[in-house]
Amino acid sequence: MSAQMEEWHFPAGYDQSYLPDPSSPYWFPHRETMDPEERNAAVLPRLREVMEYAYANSSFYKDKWDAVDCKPADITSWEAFEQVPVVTKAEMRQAQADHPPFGDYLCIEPTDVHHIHGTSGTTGQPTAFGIGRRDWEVIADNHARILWGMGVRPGDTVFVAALFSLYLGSWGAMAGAERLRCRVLPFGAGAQGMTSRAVNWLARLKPTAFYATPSYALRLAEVAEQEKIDPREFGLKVMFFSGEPGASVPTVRKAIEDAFGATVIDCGTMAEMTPFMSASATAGTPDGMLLWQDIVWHEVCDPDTFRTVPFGSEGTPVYTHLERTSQPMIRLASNDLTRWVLEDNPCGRTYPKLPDGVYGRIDDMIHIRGENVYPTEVDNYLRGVEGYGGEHQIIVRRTGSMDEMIVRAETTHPEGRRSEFEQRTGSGLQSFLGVRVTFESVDANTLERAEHKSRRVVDEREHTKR
Ligand code: 8LE
Repeated sequence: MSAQMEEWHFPAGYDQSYLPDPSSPYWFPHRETMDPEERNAAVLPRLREVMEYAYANSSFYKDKWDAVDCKPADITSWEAFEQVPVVTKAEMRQAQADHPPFGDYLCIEPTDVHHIHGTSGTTGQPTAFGIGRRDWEVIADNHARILWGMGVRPGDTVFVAALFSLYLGSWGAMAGAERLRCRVLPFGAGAQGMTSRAVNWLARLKPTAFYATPSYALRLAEVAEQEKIDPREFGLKVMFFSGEPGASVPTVRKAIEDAFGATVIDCGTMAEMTPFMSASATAGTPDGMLLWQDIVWHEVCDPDTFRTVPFGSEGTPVYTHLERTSQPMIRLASNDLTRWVLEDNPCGRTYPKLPDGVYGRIDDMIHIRGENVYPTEVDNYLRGVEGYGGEHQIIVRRTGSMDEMIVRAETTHPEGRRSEFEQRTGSGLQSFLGVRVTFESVDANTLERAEHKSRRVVDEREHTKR
């Protein structure tokens, strides 16, 4: 088995000089196209191996599993694996408070940490990510492999337009592109005037590939337009995104495709799960995300029991590292929502797929008068409306005993046509969502644009609770 699974061992380590045959769409042809049952059969003992490693090298996992009498050696079936308790972000924060700075799930010597990243920490204490040198190389290798699958090739110029600091997204994209022998432009984002400079550099350099958050790509298109530059002139071929829903939200995806004339690829799990591109679309299967199950083991689970749901069903992603030796995550609960399927993928890879991407977080879902609304549904609807100005806010408030949802959207229509626009869009949105909505419009370019991940929901009910 392992002879066929190219370079399949734990701890992982890859031949850094390897590049596939230029004519191959696959980096590791066998691993990517093998019978999924056979792949799963190779993954199960690997999961046991990773668990044995974590048990031996971290008091975090040892204590957690001892408490429920879960022994790595007993993980001989999927049934057994699904009963391994999930890891939550709160547990990691606690472990880092008790064992600063990396927590007692680090599993390597603190001196072997090669990169430190972290959560943005806008709420509460940030979590530190400590990634070992060897792991960083393996991450780069995995990301290079996935970028190859997207159609990126050695010598291509890759423009990275996301924050370069604690955020792992940009660094992970860069590491992969470097390993693929691309020319990387780590442009960054977020500083004053940077978007307009990005337009200038893109127009001059004409890169092949581009990485950012979907919100930021749309922002960039707006700024280009203000500067009378057509983003299609950048000549981008592949645009890959992570960080938030968008690249799999149909109207958002189309808006990006139309603006830039490039293939839009969705990818991304969580920073803790780096190589976070292990969920990613490919050149041959550009929609949704494939789950590269030999890099990270992805489960879609019932959010209450954390047992895997059948293909075709909705659930929450739960992730397990197959190759990390530093801070390995074993059944990390994401709190996101998605649906998975197993079907023939046009690219020939035999991985399961998230056909609608990851469409929201459980805690971002708006519960209103007994209905659930995903903020991405509002985005999806508005983006398809003629005269939409490009940005919106969702305000949820309690008036008397009733919850009320107000959607405030920008419009390009002049004053005289506002009331018709408001009426039409308001009633359309209401029937699309199936809940009552108060709809208001404001001038285009008046709501704040995201330089990173957008935050469009203002839940005033939470504010009154505090
Ligand atoms: C829908 C994956 C990365 C490094 O880009 C990232 O954003 O990691 P981070 O900051 O730990 O945030 C992870 C969360 O962002 C996920 O739990 C999910 O809610 C959201 N997210 C990331 N990528 C996507 C996404 N949501 N589609 C995506 N492609």
